[in-house]
Amino acid sequence: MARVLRLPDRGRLLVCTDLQGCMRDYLRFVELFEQALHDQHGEAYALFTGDLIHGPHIDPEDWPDFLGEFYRDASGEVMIAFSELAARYPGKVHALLGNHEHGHIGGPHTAKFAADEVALLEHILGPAATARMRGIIHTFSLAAVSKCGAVFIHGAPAAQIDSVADLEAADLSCREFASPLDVLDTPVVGKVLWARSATTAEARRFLKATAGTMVIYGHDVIPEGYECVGDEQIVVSTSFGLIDANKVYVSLDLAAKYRNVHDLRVGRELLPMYPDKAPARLGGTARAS
Ligand SMILES: [Mn+2]
Repeated sequence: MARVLRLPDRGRLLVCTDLQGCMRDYLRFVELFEQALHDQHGEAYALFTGDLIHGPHIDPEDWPDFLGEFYRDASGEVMIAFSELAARYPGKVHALLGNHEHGHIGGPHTAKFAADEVALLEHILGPAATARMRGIIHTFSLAAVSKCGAVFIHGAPAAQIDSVADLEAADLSCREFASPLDVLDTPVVGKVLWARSATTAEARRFLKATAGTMVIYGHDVIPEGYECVGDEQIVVSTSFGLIDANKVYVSLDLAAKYRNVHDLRVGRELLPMYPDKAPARLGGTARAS
């Protein structure tokens, strides 16, 4: 798959950030996508911005509040379900690489919920399913660009690039490094996959290089659902680390021209995953208690 995905210039785009193995939120997002396909007479697209995998393996009684809604990690199943969805709707379902996926195809191994989450998941899956998962991950792009102005990556737009070609030339294999950890210090891949914040100057440079007006990304947890950073950046949390009430996804009109993140409106472009649980500030209908 191309390192940089070029989205169509019309239709509806639904965007889902970090799932980290949460099958229930994955299925809810698919339900929303299929509704959009129906409403838009087939012109709808789904984009997952990475970290579909690597959730906690924690029993309900030990589950800490800061992890949000309880779920059981289903990373392998989410990956297979994603690839089946992409096969069912050719050209309409895409994913970007997250730092958690990268570990399975050469990147540094993440250690969020296990000493080595890559080794743990590959052990759970076994060799055949691991090979299949790696094949799926190899279809993921590093970034997505669009005519509507939105640019998508997994992490914050701190990568030092001057053109899309710098992203297209990125080597994800880490073969040239003594240790995969060395990728963390690289100006393109290390930043795209791992940066948690970017300065206004960094974001503007990134947007100039990608001909965009705003960057939409996840990677970090925003407990309230989303956070705008200046005029150019918005961090969105669709699933991981949130209670259902605050989970947010993005819905864009690919034929529109978004000038900056302030053109994204709650209830139109920024939408609650579970409207009946969500507060009014997120466009939900839950009554204040
Ligand atoms: Mn991440």
